This record gives sequence, C-alpha cells and structure tokens, in this order.
Amino acid sequence: ENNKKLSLTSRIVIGMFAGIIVGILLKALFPDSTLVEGYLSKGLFFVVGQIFISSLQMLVVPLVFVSLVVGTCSLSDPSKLGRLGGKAVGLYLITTAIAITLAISLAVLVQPGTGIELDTNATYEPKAAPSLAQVIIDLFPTNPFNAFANGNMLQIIVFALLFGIAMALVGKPGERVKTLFEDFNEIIMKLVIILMNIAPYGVFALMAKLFAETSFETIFSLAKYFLLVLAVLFIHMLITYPIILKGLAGMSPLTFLKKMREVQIFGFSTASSNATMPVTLETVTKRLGVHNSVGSFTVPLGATINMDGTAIMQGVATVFIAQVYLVDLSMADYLMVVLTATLASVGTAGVPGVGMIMLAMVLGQVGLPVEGIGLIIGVDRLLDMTRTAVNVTGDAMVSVIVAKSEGALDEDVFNDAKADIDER
Ligand code: DAS
Repeated sequence: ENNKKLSLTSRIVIGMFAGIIVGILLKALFPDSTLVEGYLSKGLFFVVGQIFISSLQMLVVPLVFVSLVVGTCSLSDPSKLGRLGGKAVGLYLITTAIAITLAISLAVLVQPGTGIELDTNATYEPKAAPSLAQVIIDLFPTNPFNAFANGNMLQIIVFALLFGIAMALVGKPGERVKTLFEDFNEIIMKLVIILMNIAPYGVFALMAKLFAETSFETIFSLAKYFLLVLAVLFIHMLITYPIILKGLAGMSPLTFLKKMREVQIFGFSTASSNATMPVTLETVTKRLGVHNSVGSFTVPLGATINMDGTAIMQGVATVFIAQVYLVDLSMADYLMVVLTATLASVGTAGVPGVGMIMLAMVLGQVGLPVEGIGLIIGVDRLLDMTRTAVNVTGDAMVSVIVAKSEGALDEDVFNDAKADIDER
C-alpha cells in the first residue's frame, strides 16, 4: 500500500536535509537581512529548535535515574558492577586515547597550521575547568535533589548506583520499589518515542538556523584545519569503531551504524551528548539488544566521560595552534596532550561547546597560548555537532561490547534489521 506513512527515521533525515537547503538558500538570497534574521533564524527556527532540545533534556534526569536504579538492582550480584564499570571505563579511555593519537599523528603529517598568518586579535577567555581531584570529590552528591535539579550526571549516576544496590539487598521493599521503577522506566521510554515525533521539525529548525547564520568564508580560511578534523572523525567512526566492534564483540558494524542513524542525527543537530542520551539509551537497549542492566549504566557514563570526537578535535587543534604560533612540540608534549585530553573528557558533561573549554586546559598543559582558541572558535559549531555524533556512537559501541562480554546482549534483537525506531 503506497500510502505507508514515512518512517520516523526518513522524516528526520528529510528534516535535516531540508533544513540545510533552506538555511543555505536564506543565506544566499537574503544575506544580512534583519527581517529573515528577526523572524526566522532568531525567531521561528530558534524557538522550534530550542523546544526540540528542551523536550529531550527534560527526560534525561528521570530516565537516567530510573533506568540506572532498575538496571543496578537487577544485576545478579552487585560485585558484577565493579567488573562492568571497569570494562566500560577502560574501553572509554582506550578508545579516546586511540582517537587523539590518530588525530595528532595526522595533524603532524598534514601540517594544517603552517603558513597561516596570525590574526593577532585572536582572544579567548578560558573558563575554569575542574581539576581531577575536584571531579572525584564531586562524584558524591551532598544533596541528591540538588544533583537532579542541576542535572549533575556523575552525581546522579553515583546516587542511582548506591540506591540500586541498597534496593537489591533489602528484600521485599526493594522488590516493590523495583516493580514501580520498572513501570516508570517503560513510561519514560514511551515518552521518548512520542517526543521523537517533534524531531523532524526540531532538526529542520536547528539546521536551517545554523546554515542561515554560518559564514562560509571563515570555514574557507581554516579549511585545512576544518577538513582534517572532519576526516579524522569519519575515520574514527567508519574504520576504528568497526574494527573494534568486530574484533571485540564480533558483531556487524554495518547493522550497528545503520541503527545508530537517529542517534547520530540527534547528536549532530543538538551538539549535546546529554540531550541525545534518551535516544541513545532507547536505541542501545531496544534496538541493539543491550540488556538494561548494562546499558542503563554504560550510556549515561559514556555521555559524560567518553568523548572520542572531542579528543580528536583537541588533538588536531593543539597541533594546529602550535604550528600557527611556531611552537615545536616534543614527543613528551604530545603524550601530555593525549593524557590531558583523555582525562579532561572525564570531568565534563556532554553539552555544546565543552570541547573548547577542555581545549584551554590541554593547551595550558603544554604551554601553548590559550588565545589560539580564538583562531578556531569561529568554525567550531559545525565541528561540535559532528564530533558529538562520534561521541554518542562510541558510547553505544562500548555498551554493546561490554554487554556481549557480560552475556547481556540479545543478538537476535541486534541483528533484527527491521527494528526501526518507531516500530514499537
Ligand atoms: N558537545 C559535546 C558533547 O555533547 C562535545 C564537545 O563539545 O566537544 O559531547
């Protein structure tokens, strides 16, 4: 029957491309028109785009807390949690280190920063990034409701883990609350699907606004930097990840990437791993077959501590800025960059622009001028979107690998090609 409703995935993809085309047309036909800006990019597109992002963020805290409590208390024995956490954190750090090493090597090879004349007015006020000790202390919420209110992901994860362990150990009351939370979890998961119907319009609006505002001449002036970051991001997503997924879990990278499309589009359009998390969790558990006891832990953790795409930008940006400022970095400096960028990604939430904040920390570690960020911040929005899509893909991939190693991966669900996101 040819009037079959277009699948949600198709409508989201159409929304994205339609938005890009409309944005480029507006930029070309009405350059610097205050009318277009007032009523569209700062008006309609802005409003619809923000509503879309808010509708996702609204679900993050309840979904993460509830699914993680249910996931933790359904673990056969809490000692499994240590093993699970060890594998997840280990894989997250290793993939990030691989990402940034690749980025630095290619940047040293391609030399994107040589021959760039310095525009001396490049300035950047670094925001204070948390020290590692502070990050560890901050893991424990002094007031869980405060953690919920501020969406402090690591504190919510710690509290949910502790709460879930206590529930598993307390017998009857734990059973009762677990049933309640399981129902709550299903309701919120359903709410994720319902709200995804906003996505085609939300993605359209975000793309139209972005492309109506993007000045391409800035991108051309930094073309080598811009294209090199994109190239490494795609290598990591389309070569590194398939090799790791196939090698460590023996699962089909093609099926994986096909099912990750919506999540990647959400990551791309929102430039926020946190906002994308409800869709990442929904896809990982319902379409990739990862049991909730694993996914509910690895996905929120990954959204916060795992940022391979960001590390790639930081690797290229560091080499680029060193070249522009004619600073020769030693091998020890590069190792310092790898270590700092990998650890820096642990402490920061997955929200737009954190990559730049952490870059200031990385540059500081190797004595590079932080104002160099001023050179590249103009083209960072599009790169932020692309690297967020890589970040969330890495989160999902590690979730599948850890689940497989724990015998908590339903391979029939994973291999079921037809499980489209709105088939439920
Ligand atoms: N936007 C961040 C994220 O959500 C990544 C970044 O800023 O680099 O993962």
